[in-house]
Amino acid sequence: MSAENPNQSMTLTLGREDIVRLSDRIEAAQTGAKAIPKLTDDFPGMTLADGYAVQLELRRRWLAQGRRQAGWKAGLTSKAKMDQMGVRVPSIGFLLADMARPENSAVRTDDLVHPRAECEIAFVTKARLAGDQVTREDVLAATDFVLPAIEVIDSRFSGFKFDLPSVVADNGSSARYVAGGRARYASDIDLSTLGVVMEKNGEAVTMGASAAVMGHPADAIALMVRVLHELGEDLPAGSFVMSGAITEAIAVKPGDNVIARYQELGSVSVRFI
Ligand code: 0L1
Ligand code: MG
Repeated sequence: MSAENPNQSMTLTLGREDIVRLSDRIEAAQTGAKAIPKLTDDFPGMTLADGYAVQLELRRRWLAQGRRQAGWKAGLTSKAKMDQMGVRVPSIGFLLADMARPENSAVRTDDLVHPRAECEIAFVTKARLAGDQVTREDVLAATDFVLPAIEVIDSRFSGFKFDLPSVVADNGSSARYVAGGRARYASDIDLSTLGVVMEKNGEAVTMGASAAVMGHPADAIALMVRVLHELGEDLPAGSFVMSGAITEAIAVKPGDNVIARYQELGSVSVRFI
């Protein structure tokens, strides 16, 4: 992570009281599905480390309430989103088991602010990954299988307008995720060249190839593990991990049907009500 941009610094500047206050704001926005201004409007000096401190405080609260963590997600992994935010390393967010929705199920939108759907490749791990030297090969060796997924992101910030510390505090816009299709061993397919087409209501609305995710989705996971290392965390065996969007995120509303058709991995669908 670059320290040239002060907002990307891994130096904590906020005190405990402000972290709690900002976590309250994000928690209220997430649970009430209410858009709020980005956090840096009030805390312009907020750093990336501050954003993660808020995210981890949120995670602590949810887990204390008995919710279970399923894994992590890498976000901002496409070149376009990285250029837009001026970053070279993915942002990460945690995934709770109760954010998952079954394949082809109806996802409610009344408890979301302004949901968008994007196509991702998910990894399920069979060995722990940790440290700041993790490589693509390490990730592939620790992968049990991969499968296609749709992530439903939902920035809690008005107009989807945010900066890096704010979006990290908002858990990388995590909201829901749907995995399905055909699980495959990573060694059986070329993960860097998988095409995907996303259809909404029967029309192709966006498409891409998995190389859009930092050249290879496993590279995004490797970088994610290095971010976890900086946060004093690791990636346990049995984690469900989403590697980042292959396509742009498409706005969805009640009545929309979305299907993502992947080469080699089958398709995943979801309906919005
Ligand atoms: O999963 C993602 O790439 C989303 C990261 C957060 C930015 C956004 O909400 O677009
Ligand atoms: Mg995503």
